[in-house]
Amino acid sequence: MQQATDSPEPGTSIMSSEAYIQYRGIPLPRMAHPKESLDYAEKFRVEDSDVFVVTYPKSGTIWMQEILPLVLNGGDATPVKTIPNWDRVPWLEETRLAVVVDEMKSPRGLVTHFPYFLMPRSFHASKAKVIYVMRNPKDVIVSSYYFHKMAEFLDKPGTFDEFMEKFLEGKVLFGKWTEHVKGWMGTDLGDRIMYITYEEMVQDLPAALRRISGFLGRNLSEEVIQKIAEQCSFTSMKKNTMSNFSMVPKVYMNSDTSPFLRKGVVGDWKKHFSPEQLARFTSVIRKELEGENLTLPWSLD
Ligand code: PPS
Repeated sequence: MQQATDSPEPGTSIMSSEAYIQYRGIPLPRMAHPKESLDYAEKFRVEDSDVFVVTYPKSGTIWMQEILPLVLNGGDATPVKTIPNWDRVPWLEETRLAVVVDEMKSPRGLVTHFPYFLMPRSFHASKAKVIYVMRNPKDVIVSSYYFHKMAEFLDKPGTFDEFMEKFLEGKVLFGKWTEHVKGWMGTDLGDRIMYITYEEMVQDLPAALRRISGFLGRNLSEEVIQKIAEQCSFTSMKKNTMSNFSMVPKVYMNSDTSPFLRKGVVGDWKKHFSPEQLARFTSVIRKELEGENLTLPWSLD
């Protein structure tokens, strides 16, 4: 999420009771999104060849920051071994984009957590492609809970029960999960958008890579697919200093509390939800999706 690399003055705290700003109704972490970066995103000139990976936070963003350059460059691992993820495939809404944009080669890979309605005007007029990565919201909330514990620029999550209420009310970064999914699943982008799940990627990464490379018009050999799968495995990424956020000072992200690449599994929610929490979570999500013409790839129960 966050790519700050300068430490604050000794003795100063970056914690604030106002960790969030409201941007067109969406809570965003203040530190990661100064006004200039949001203005820049709004006016950003999208090119037809751009590829956007869109995620609700904790759904597989940095995984795709590893996958995308490898797929686009025929398996060449140089970018993922030499460029930090936040500069390699920058967030549309964060400050680094303006810094690195001139160095980016076409086709440019970008990530964003923006809901659909916040995408820049030029995106809609372009032919840019989108890969929307979804993750079971029960695992999203667990991942987000630990992220809130370790990310010092966010409000502390409190108990899991307290955090669940905040999550369900959308009082977390980028608002409600249901709104994000509804917006992005209801677009009229046609064949410009591809949907994939985190679970699909965990279950069979080479198969997911074949789908992604097909969507991006890359015909990669089986040997290259296997090489990319190895480079993008949880174990490899955890060791890759360009991808594991170890360069970010602990005053911003405290990996001693919880590492960014935490578990990388499906179903960790089972170790966190009580039966009451499961019932509450499921009923709220179900109610908010009621009447929507969308099929979720996993059961909410
Ligand atoms: S963020 O803050 O929104 O950018 O976070 P995001 O990258 O979307 O999500 C972080 C979770 O993705 C997991 N992850 C992976 N899982 C499996 N394999 C690979 N290679 C991989 N890379 C990242 C990461 O561990 C976080 O999930 P949890 O459940 O917390 O482990």
